[in-house]
Amino acid sequence: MVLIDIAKQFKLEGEIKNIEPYGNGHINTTFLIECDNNGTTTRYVLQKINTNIFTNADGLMNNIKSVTSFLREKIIANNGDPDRETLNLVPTVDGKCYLNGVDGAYRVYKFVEDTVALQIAESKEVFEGAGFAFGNFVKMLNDFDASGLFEVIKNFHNTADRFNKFINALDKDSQKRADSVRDEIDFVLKRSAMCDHIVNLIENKTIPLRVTHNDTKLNNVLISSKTGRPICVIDLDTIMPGSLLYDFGDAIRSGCNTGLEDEPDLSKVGFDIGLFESFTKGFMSGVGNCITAVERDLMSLGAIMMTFECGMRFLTDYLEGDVYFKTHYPEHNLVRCRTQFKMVADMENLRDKMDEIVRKYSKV
Ligand code: ADP
Ligand code: GN1
Ligand code: MG
Repeated sequence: MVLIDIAKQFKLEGEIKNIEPYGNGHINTTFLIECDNNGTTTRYVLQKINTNIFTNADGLMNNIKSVTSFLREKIIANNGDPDRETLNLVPTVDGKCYLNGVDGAYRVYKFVEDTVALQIAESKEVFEGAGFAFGNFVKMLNDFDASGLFEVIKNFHNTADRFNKFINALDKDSQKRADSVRDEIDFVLKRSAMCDHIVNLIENKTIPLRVTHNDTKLNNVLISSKTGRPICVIDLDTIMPGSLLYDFGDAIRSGCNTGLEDEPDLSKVGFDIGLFESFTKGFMSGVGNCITAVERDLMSLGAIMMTFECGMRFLTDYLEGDVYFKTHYPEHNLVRCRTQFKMVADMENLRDKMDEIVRKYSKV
């Protein structure tokens, strides 16, 4: 189906003028729609949902609908702006929250104007703000009833399960790539014992299962291009029951890197403890007292685990022939894996300092 015909099936204001690819996501395909509305331009984000990964679009979209409606009420109660501080779905002309088209599932969000999604933390202040946004996100969802939430991707942050999938990919070695990545494989195997750590703590209820975002990459929070303040947490596909350690950890993974996630020159990649401090300060302030002392004491482990898990997922995908993450060249997943493992090694060396920082800003 051509994009314009898809866009026309949503309740857009004005006449569609332009549709073009947008953003840097690894999963969905995102487009910007521009409409002319009596001389003013109204913009929207159109996304083709990756239904190879999100196989139940209905369950996924119901999650997003209920979470964004819930957040909307909270934002209104806090005197915030519900049209900017959470995602707003635009319905289809027949009132549905997404379009089940012949070639896939599509949704439209209102475009949050005057914001940017950063691939790299530009300043400590901006990253502290992102920390506040993600901490506050966990806090806002603290009393959200998770019983109606659909588990979009089973075992998404179950690192032990991710390890098993890695071993399967290694055993199969379908692309005959294993021999060329022995160092990376050894890096994973040496750390196999830690993979079930967080999973076990959730299972034996040492740490609570919460409603979490699960993909707290820096570019999943829109930052005001005018003030540098965080405006809106986006990319709500993976909202599911999870651990606070996942949300804190994944943000540290993506935002405390001195280089890009796919920087081929590893001398530019490293863990920035100053940025860690900024994010932690913001996160602790955002989450307030909605965190237990046990969770707090595991936050640096969460950062190491999420970074390790992500690197292992990139390596698994490389071994499997790049079937999951969007890649732009044949070694892309391997390059990404290496940046993650460099970060893991750095964090392992700085673990005590990280713990000190976490305790410094703790409110519990
Ligand atoms: P993916 O799951 O592929 O990462 P995202 O939902 O994160 O997809 O969207 C990709 C990019 O599109 C974001 O990083 C951001 O730049 C932009 N984007 C998404 N939604 C909006 C929105 N409502 N307003 C402005 N920009 C948006
Ligand atoms: C994907 O959708 P996006 O690009 O924000 C992935 C995350 C990874 C991330 C690595 C649904 O995130 O889990 O951490 O890439 N999302 C999914 O950059 O797998
Ligand atoms: Mg995203």
